Amino acid sequence: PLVNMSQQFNSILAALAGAERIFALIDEKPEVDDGIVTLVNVEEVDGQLVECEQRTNRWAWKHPHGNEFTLVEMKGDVRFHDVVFGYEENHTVLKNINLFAKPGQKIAFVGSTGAGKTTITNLINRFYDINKGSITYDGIDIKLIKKDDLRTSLAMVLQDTHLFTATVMENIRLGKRGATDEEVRAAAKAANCDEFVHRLPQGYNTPIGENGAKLSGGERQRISIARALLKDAPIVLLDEATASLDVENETKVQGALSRLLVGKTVLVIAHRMRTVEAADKIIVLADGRVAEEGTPAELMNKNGLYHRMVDLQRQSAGWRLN
Ligand code: DCP
Ligand code: MG
Repeated sequence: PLVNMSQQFNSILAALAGAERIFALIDEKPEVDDGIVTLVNVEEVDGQLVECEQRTNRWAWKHPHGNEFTLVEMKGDVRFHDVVFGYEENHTVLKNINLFAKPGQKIAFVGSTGAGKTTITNLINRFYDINKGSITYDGIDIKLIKKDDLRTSLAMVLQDTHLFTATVMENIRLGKRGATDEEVRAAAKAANCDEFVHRLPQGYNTPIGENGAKLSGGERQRISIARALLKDAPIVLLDEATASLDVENETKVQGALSRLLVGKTVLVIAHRMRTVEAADKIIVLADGRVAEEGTPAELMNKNGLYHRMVDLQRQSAGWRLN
């Protein structure tokens, strides 16, 4: 009986550890969402925007004021006004950030690791709330926008791709609820997923393990790119979107990405200078502040941080080739 009991003891400890995690999850506070502004499809009737049911690919923010509401066409204008933010109370990561992206502009963020680039994207999609200042989207404070609707308006390829325990098809379809199988396949093809998906035992219906455990980093990233392509939203956030891809795959995917980006407001974070050089504006972050800002040519002339980064990359590229 003693041996028996000691064996039971093991399972009891394991169960206790499990229970602790379950209770922690139950205790987790639900995300508060007090947004009132929603995103609706609109069409133009006699020069006036009118809300409509079907997808028109023209969107507006519906802002209620009492019983009335106004429709503000979604253009994709993002602004940070004196934004201060820290993940923990006594450690500020972003210090008085001011920046803007006009509709259709391509803004690139560069800076050493830990400078706060990913943090900026985390704030735009409201994974975290800022401590001071404000972020506006087409002139509306994003705190007023319903989180679901805010995120609908953003297509993102994030540094850490998150995949769900579901099939490949379902994971890509997350980009656009109600997309047909054909649409999903087209997006997958454009993101260069088609080939590896066909090698999976059940093709698009293959369940991928928890957080895509059965896929490689580059495959996960391509699924996340397919998702963003399918979504086709007016603002696109790319955080090292092609960093896990080899040169061949990157070149192929880049074509699809650049088609996606036409006419969109794009915030791109990249280490490779080739991506950055094509931007309308570069923002160099250092230690949570905007250290330099300007067109690629302006920053090259300035002979500052950006210039040094470009030089270093050229040197290391040369070093690798030799
Ligand atoms: N940080 C934190 N808690 C988190 C995420 C980040 O305390 N959940 C800290 C770590 C860094 C700072 O915030 O000191 C900025 O982190 P970012 O992820 O924004 O840094 P980058 O994206 O610029 O770095 P990388 O180039 O490595 O992706
Ligand atoms: Mg990052």
